[in-house]
Amino acid sequence: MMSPTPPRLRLVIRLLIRAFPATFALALGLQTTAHAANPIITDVHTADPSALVHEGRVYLYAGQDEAPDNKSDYQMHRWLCFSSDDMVTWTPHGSPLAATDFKWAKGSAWASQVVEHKGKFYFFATVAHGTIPGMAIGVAVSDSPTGPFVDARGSALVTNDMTTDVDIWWDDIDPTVFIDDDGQAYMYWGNTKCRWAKLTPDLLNLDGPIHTVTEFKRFTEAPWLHKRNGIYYLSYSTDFPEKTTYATSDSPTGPWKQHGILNEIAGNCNTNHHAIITFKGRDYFIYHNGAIQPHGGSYRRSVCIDYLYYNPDGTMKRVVMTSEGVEPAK
Ligand code: FUB
Repeated sequence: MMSPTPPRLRLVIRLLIRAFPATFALALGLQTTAHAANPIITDVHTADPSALVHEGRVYLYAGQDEAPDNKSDYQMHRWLCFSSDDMVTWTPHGSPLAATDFKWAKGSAWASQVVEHKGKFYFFATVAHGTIPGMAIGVAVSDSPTGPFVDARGSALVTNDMTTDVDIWWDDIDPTVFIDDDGQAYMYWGNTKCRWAKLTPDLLNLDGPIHTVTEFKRFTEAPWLHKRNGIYYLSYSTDFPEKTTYATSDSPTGPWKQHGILNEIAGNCNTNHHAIITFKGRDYFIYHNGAIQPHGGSYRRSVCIDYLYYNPDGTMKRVVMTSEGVEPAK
């Protein structure tokens, strides 16, 4: 039998919960964050969103920004997962994966994307490699969209020494994976140069050479590939501070026709990582900004959601970033 908690300890626990409610709720995986406003999550800092739709729910994945102040560099150790059936009420599922769950990695939970494939969920993630200098891309797998995810390969899928024409340590980052209707999977990623490669049917290996998109002159990072009505859209961050721009093609491998700005510089933040999904008949643009005050900024970011609209010719209208956010999806 458990011995009863002494009254003084109970009081201390109650005071701690009152002082740090979000921390306790997050640790217990209990809290439901309901915000019809942007940013959608205000009790932790969340960055580099990706999202997938599965059985009537949206699963949102984001790296947790933990920098002690906004002068530091990124401090990101793990990813967080939230889900919603209306895009407004978000249920936290805690952390399904940490950077060091990849035993070959030394940390840095940078941008990721989770995709569903043949009943499993594949978590493509940017991390710092432990022995090969620079960032790398790993893939972890789970039977559930909320994890836990485990390293699916035991080694990196992409390492910095595979793309030596860009001489920086952070050019192999930000994977986006798209599986076409014929089952062929493609991964785009990169910083400075936009790369792509086919993936093998199990999604665990590159299937062929690494290509470079040569049409993009001002590619910074954060590509996102999606398809709508037969048109392929490759959106990405351009310049610095970043805006989001996009290109279209009738093939997932290009050639790409460049279009204009899709999203302006996000408030109080020099990056502009985004995801695009369709849910319950509406299109959404999911991104981050540095809006939470007094502590928000480029290293303490927060996920936001606004509507995305297409023109009749398939081009996308510029996103209107709002503080109100979106209405509950019906
Ligand atoms: O969060 C770290 C890096 O910042 C991401 O990998 C980039 O997309 C940018 O948002």
